Amino acid sequence: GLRRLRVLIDMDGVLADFEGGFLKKFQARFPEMPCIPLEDRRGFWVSEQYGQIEPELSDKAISIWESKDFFLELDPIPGAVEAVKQMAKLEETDVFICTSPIKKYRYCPYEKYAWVEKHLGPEFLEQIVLTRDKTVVSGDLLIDDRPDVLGAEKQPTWEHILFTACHNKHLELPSSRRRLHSWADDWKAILDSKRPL
Ligand code: DGP
Repeated sequence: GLRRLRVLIDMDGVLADFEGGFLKKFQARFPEMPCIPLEDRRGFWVSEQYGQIEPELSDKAISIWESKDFFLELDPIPGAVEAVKQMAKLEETDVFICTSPIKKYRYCPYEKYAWVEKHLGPEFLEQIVLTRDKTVVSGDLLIDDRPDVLGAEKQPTWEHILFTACHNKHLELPSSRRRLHSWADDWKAILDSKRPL
């Protein structure tokens, strides 16, 4: 084919375990405070749900991911590293890691690069797209755990595949929308469904 398939893969919640890393560090730093077990997470924004328990918990939550080494020390999501390496080796396939850094930029952008180098290898540093607006990035697929990926472009080129996460697993999607339930799910079939015949 003339056209290579371009897959955009989100980082937090899809490759790196933001939710698990957050909960572990929140409990370690604020052992006397209530927390939200992953089974009870609802909604994309962690700080909003914590703020609903007690207003002061919102800023405490934010302080966790604004700390040095938070993003660097996130564990990979099970199967993610192997899947992305395999995907990048497929014929006619380009893989980009498309991730929105937090606005507190002291550590996060650097640590995202360092995480990719550590877990995927230095060759993947060529594949990173840091953007706060994923709709302006073109691709055939965007695999992302955020239910609403919106931005300046009202008609993004990609189909959003919702990657299942603790905060979105109870959401009912319109029948037109597809999920990848985990990296053990059939991601190759989703890619093949977008390939030119
Ligand atoms: P992305 O997964 O690429 O859409 O990036 C979203 C980032 O926001 C990711 O690092 C997780 C982080 N995040 C999760 N909950 C909150 C929150 O309540 N407030 C802020 N500022 N960031 C959050």
